[in-house]
Amino acid sequence: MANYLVTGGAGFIGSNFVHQVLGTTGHSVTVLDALTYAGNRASLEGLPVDRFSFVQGDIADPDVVNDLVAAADVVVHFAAESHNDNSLRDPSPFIRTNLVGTFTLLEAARHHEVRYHHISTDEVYGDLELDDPGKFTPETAYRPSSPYSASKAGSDHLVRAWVRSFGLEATLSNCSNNYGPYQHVEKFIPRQITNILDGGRPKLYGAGLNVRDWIHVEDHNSAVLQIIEHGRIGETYLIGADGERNNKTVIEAILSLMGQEPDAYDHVNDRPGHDLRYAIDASKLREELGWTPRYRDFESGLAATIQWYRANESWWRPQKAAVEAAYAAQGQ
Ligand code: NAD
Ligand code: TDX
Repeated sequence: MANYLVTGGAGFIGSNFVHQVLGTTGHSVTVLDALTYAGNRASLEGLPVDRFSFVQGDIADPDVVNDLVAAADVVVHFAAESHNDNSLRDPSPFIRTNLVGTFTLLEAARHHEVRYHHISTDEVYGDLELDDPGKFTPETAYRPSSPYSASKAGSDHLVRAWVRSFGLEATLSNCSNNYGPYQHVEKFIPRQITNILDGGRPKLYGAGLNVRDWIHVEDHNSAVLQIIEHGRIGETYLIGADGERNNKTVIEAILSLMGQEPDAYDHVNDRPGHDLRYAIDASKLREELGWTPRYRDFESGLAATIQWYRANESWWRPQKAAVEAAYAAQGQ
């Protein structure tokens, strides 16, 4: 049984990964997380104490990282500054965490010869036109648009350089937009659900024709586990579940599922540089590793997510007012 070091394990996707690893395998997990505004210890409740430990620390701090990586069999790197809108307000933490933090982990993994898996995003490929029949593949050229996606693109390049130059045993995955429980209320779907629960209205950027390729967080993580266990070293796997929808359609679906009129939302200022469309071709992952998603019906996954936010107000309430105040300052 292996010892996994999971960075960013108190965040949305990382915490789901920790629950999945401990629930479906006999591996042990150590989480390294700085508990920034996005990290929440409450997302890691109910885990087996004999196989789980938590360290609060910064991935850009070599002293913290070195000892933890030396004790691990696998590093799974989720930690990041993850929100595009924040990167437009202040890019600096994105450079430190996403670039310097990744560099610090790579150096430790190189020195201690530890297997490394890198979590990244489809946003590194920029965007597609709405009428483009194509999707992103592992061969698509990098063309990031925002400080967030540029910092993730840079971190991907570092990983590939460490594989080629130093023989690091690494794999990479680039996933599309995740949804599900425990997602921070700054993100699109939880923001709209909690606005409605608060008696307010959803907020759509611009005309809302931008398309995102939605995947349930459980499906993202089942793919990550497959790649760690069976993926080829040095390879990049794209993770997606053919879930393309435009933002307007998603807001209308949330409103209907919550018993509201489907047009009861506000148009607000668009995001500067707003990517038009993301779409993932996951055929390499499906054909080479035999992965398939479990959540095939977006509307029922969305209904379950709405139910989770209804039932877990104590988890999201402390963040809501500050998030809305920051959006209001941008006319969003
Ligand atoms: P999140 O913002 O919910 O969580 C990020 C976690 O990283 C938090 O717990 C935070 O405390 C921690 N963290 C931040 N800076 C740190 C630092 N310097 N040191 C240690 N910990 C730090 O993010 P998420 O949505 O769960 O995303 C996780 C990863 O998945 C990111 O790498 C992101 O780029 C990638 N990704 C996200 C999506 C998505 O739809 N959310 C899609 C594809 C890829
Ligand atoms: O209130 C809103 N209204 C709105 O119309 C918000 C918060 C967002 N939007 C739009 C912008 C995007 O087109 O919804 C779409 C989704 O927005 P986000 O949830 O901010 O996600 P996105 O920018 O697409 O990035 C996400 O997917 C890729 C994650 O946040 C990233 O971490 C991941 O890399």
